[in-house]
Amino acid sequence: MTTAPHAAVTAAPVPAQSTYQTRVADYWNAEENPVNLELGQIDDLYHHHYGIGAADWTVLDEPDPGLRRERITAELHRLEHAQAELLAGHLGPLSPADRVFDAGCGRGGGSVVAHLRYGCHADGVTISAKQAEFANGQAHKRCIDAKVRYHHRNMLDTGFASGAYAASWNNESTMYVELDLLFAEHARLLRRGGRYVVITGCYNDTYGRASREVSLINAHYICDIHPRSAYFRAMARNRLVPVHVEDLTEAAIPYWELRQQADHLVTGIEDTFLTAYKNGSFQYLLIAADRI
Ligand code: GPP
Ligand code: MG
Repeated sequence: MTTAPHAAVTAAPVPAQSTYQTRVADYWNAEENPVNLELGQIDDLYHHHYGIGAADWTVLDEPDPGLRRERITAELHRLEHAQAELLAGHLGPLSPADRVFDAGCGRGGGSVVAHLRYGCHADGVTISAKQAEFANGQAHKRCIDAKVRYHHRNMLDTGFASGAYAASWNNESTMYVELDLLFAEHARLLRRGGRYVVITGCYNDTYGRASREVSLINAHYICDIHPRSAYFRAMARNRLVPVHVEDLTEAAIPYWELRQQADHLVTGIEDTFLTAYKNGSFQYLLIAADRI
């Protein structure tokens, strides 16, 4: 038998991350919205998610313009913090020896909230080097950096140890990834009986397909909002069994109505969120699931 001489075969380079993921990282590396930084500066809890619950509308009646701005900022932060506490409450019970995984951790607020509540170890992962560096700086400043650490990694492929985590979550970060890949990684990282929690904006299957407003939100954040149904299908395929589902849509509206009035903080997406929630095409959802 004769064999053909080998042609010079060079493997196509495999990029560490897709072009899409690079664009998402670019967005978060450049992001400096006052609505995130000015709220975070209040108590050094930097959140990248929205708020829930009843708003104190008296902040709008404050006659002094500077004080009015400050009171609106503080009220929006209070509502965002309430959302973080709601999520954290579904992670437990946890002990200080437990480890939790924060997938898409942004500037780190969620992991700090979980650590303050349970004393647990936390690993946050973000595709933005700048966010990871900022979050680690905050943990250092709080003297919790021995237990709370942030990593510039891909949440779909963290490299962390299998079964090492008692709980994990995504707080408004699932719309950047394929759910099957994401839930496979959570299922790998969570120990049996571990708890997974997601808070997300999803499109409502009963509306039909993604509405104009959902598409505008996608364009604004460079994301791809999944339908509600996709979460349950992908969880079922990845050993994650829902134990609690909560429609937070109504509870999300006051935050957006107040943010719409905050001239010093608006980003331009406020009307779109309110229309999307009110026309039934978009929902704000919490799902807690057990890793079986
Ligand atoms: C919140 O981040 C928004 C996202 C992570 C992406 C989209 C989320 C959906 C629920 C669709 P942020 O706090 O940085 O946003 P903003 O700058 O608008 O406050
Ligand atoms: Mg924000």
